[in-house]
Amino acid sequence: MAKKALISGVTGQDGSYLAELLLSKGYEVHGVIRRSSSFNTDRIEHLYQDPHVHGVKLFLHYGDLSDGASLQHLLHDLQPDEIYHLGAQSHVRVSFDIPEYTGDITALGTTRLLEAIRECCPKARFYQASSSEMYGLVQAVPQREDTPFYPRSPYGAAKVYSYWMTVNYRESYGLHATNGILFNHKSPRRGETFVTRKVTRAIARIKAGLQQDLFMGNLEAKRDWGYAPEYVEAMWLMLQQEKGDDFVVATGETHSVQEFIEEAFACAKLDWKQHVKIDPRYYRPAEVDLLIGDASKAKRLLGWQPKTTFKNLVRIMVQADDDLLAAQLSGKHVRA
Ligand code: NAP
Ligand code: G4F
Repeated sequence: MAKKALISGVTGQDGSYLAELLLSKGYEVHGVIRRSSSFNTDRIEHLYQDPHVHGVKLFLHYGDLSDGASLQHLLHDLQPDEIYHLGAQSHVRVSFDIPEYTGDITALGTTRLLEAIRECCPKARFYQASSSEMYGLVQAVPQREDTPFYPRSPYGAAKVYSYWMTVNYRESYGLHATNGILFNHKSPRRGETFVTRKVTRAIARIKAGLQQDLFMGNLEAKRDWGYAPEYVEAMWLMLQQEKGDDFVVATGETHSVQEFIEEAFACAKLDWKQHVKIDPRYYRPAEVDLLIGDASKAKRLLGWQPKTTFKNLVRIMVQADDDLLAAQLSGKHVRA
């Protein structure tokens, strides 16, 4: 019988790649989607509309991380083998504007899900989307599984809470519960307001004459950026381990926002200095200056390592936004 997986956050960047991966492995995949007044299933439409592509259907269920009862009902009815908890208010800058909401969804949402698992399907394996943002004001370089956390935003603090709840449910109730501490990862499906996608989308629009300036915040921050489809493979590998554990997933390389901009504009043969302007509104009350991860535990125990180089990743994203805009302008908008 096919294994059954449930994904919270299935409509997001990672959720969509993970759904693809699990379907390709023969899983029956269930996703939680929230009610929205406009379509929020763009990234998974290609999977949902043609259930025969991978032989097994993708099922979508309305639910919300703020609504514990919806999660309880779902788990009670589905009895999934694996649960990938990717749903979150995931934007760091926005978390300063809506800290209470971020805590409700990104922190307490995890407890609601863990409680539902404990109650309805304690044998299910649980993946928590932990984040390198938990390291914040970093206490060691590079950051590893044993590096102390020092979150610098309501989002980071909410993720630290969820991290510890995951460890606690593992230790207190014996759940197979795992934290994947993922460093930044991106792709053509990255949300448009995160820095990398904001830049590559703007480059396509500048080239097409639709925009002249790109307003940015802090260009000095450094991030360890990997390729999202490779990172969802690490999630799956974690849940195939005998026991729950905690793993860093990263490339081990760091680049500043400015380096990303330089590389991306160079790909498009544009001079970034003519287009990029600084707007202090994009600065954060507190910044995470440097992230660089050490994924040697993941390599050793999961056999996972990154494949796509920084330069290639920039090129993939610049090209994808170029193609997307061309399709939009010609009236043939297709998701990457
Ligand atoms: P994303 O694209 O922002 O997706 C977030 C998902 O959560 C979306 O499907 C969103 O639904 C859903 N969601 C938001 N609020 C919800 C609610 N109240 N109830 C149910 N679902 C809700 O994020 P991502 O980049 O794929 O990241 C996936 C997870 O990994 C997140 O938890 C993020 O915090 C974490 N993470 C990401 C990175 C990274 O670099 N990408 C690194 C470390 C950790 P809508 O589509 O309806 O908005
Ligand atoms: O792309 P960002 O918004 O991502 P950030 O804050 O690193 O968070 C992402 O990665 C985390 C993993 O470490 C995830 F947990 C989280 O869910 C999310 O996916 O910003 C990256 C850097 C920051 O230092 C920011 O200050 O880019 C800087 N930046 C400069 N100008 C900007 C901008 N960020 C955004 N979003 N927009 C700007 O105009």
